[in-house]
Amino acid sequence: MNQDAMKKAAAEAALVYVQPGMIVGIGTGSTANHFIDLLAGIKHKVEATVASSIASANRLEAHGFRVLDLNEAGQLSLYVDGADESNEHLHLVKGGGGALTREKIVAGASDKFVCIADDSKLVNTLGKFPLPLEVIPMAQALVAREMVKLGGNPVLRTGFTTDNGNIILDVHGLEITNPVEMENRLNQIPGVVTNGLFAIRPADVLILAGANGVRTLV
Ligand code: ABF
Repeated sequence: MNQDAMKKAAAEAALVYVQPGMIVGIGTGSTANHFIDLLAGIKHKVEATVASSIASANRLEAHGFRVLDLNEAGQLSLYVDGADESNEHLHLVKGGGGALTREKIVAGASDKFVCIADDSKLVNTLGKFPLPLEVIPMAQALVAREMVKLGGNPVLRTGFTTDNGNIILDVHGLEITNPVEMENRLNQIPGVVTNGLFAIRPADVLILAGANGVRTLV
């Protein structure tokens, strides 16, 4: 199985969490795209969806799903999305696709967050994947200085603007031994809209697909 086939296998295993009449929160990225395409096969079960990005909303609409604004949908029963890294506590790094703010909002509004990934994403310590920060443009230099103080090397994601009109700083070189503490700390820096750590609200279920099949961590 190649990596893309593993992503698809993880996405397929998440379909069992979809119950009739649900409004389903949908993430962003290639694994989430597999989930969207597979969800189309059980479209009759899905009342509506909420998307964490414009790209995912477009893909959902192309399949004929109803895509609601989160304010209209209210609390969601289920959110399914990928990740860039996870540790065994289901603390995640997300935001490689740049949709971290909307992803964190949808995760925060969902009763159950099912994360889907190929098993290369499971790590002992978060931080090898550069940690994305969505930043208000005028705070770029301030936030960069603060990240250097924390031992990171912030790099501007060039040619990229988020769905919310902001920039992304990818912070290299962090070894995140306490993800909850780090997430709280980053939340205090003025100008950081969202950091890519999902530890205060981690995933509830992690579906990992590898060469030997699919396993689930809770
Ligand atoms: C989203 O897509 C992100 O939070 C994460 O950055 C990325 C994972 O990408 P992929 O599924 O393409 O590996 O879930």
